[in-house]
Amino acid sequence: MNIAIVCYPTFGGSGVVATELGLALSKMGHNVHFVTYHQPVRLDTLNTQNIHFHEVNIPDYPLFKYQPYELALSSRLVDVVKSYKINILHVHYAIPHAYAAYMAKKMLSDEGISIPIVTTLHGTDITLVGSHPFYRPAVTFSINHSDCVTAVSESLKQDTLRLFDIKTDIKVIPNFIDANKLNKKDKPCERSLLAPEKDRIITHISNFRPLKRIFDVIDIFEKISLEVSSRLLMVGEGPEKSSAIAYVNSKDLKNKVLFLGNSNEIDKILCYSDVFLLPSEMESFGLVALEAMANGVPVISSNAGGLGEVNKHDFSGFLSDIGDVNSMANNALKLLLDDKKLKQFKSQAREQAKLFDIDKIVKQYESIYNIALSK
Ligand code: GMT
Repeated sequence: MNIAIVCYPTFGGSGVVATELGLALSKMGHNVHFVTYHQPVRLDTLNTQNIHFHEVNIPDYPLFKYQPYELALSSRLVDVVKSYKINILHVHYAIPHAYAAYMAKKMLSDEGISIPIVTTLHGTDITLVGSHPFYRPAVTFSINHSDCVTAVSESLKQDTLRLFDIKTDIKVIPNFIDANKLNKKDKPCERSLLAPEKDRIITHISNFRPLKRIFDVIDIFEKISLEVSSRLLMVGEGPEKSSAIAYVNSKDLKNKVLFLGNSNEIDKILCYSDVFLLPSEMESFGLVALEAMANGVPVISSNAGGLGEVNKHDFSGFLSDIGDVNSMANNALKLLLDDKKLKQFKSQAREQAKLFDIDKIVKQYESIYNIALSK
């Protein structure tokens, strides 16, 4: 199949899922064309025959306060579909990708070309941004006019049905990890580079947006560090990073917390880690929690959204109510103060992650493509 994938090319989970899916599809022999404004950050192999990248350019024009990205994207999609005989358009994140795909479909249909659209909903496109009254009509329309719609968790599917007037069936296809890639790691972890051997390493990775509850992460760590000699690694960039640094300094935790910025090597960071913190306010799935578990890191999380579908309470980690930092710190300490239990949870986290292995999930996307093609 010739598949065009539209996604955000940034460090966000939806872009990572789209990129990893494209790479997996290409290994199965499909031709994959990424169409976006920048080469996706996790796409480091453009050297294979069947992976292609098509940049969406938006010329600057002084009349525009906002550059019309949807217009440029839909025009680029028309061009890519025609030039590369694309069979299926798979758009990740409804806004504005599903809308642009619909416009491209209509333009192509005027030329007698039929192209099915598969839309994958990721989370904030529904729960935060998409359900805003300014966007809701356009998002509802784009979902209802997709040939097939998928959501990354049951929780997100239910949120979508609650927040929008949806007439299309939504299939849940969970996010995934490539366990093979992790097994192929050649070098052992050089944990001593980041912290003394006696210290436990606690990690948080996110885009530092308010819904990630970064200050909870720091409060939980403060409680942990009173009981156990430990370090906190904060990975990522985002709007609350500078206030988080100020908060850390105000608590006199400066020497125990490291802010590492965005990283393309999160597997390396996770392999140093003992516990992963994700106290989010909202999380449709929590791909980063799955990545932590796949690296053998138990997850201490909130029970927001789809987190309970990924992190199994008292097995791969623990879940607590949103904002209950005492419970999250106590759960982390149960593991950090007990070597045997920590070891057991590390292995259970790996076991739980295997349920989301890429081989199982890619096949589900392939069958969705076949359903969309047969419509
Ligand atoms: O977490 C974010 O804020 C980024 C966002 C994105 O669009 O990349 O993540 C969403 O999609 C991920 C991949 O499906 C999910 O794992 C995240 O849980 C989801 N984020 C939220 O629902 C807040």
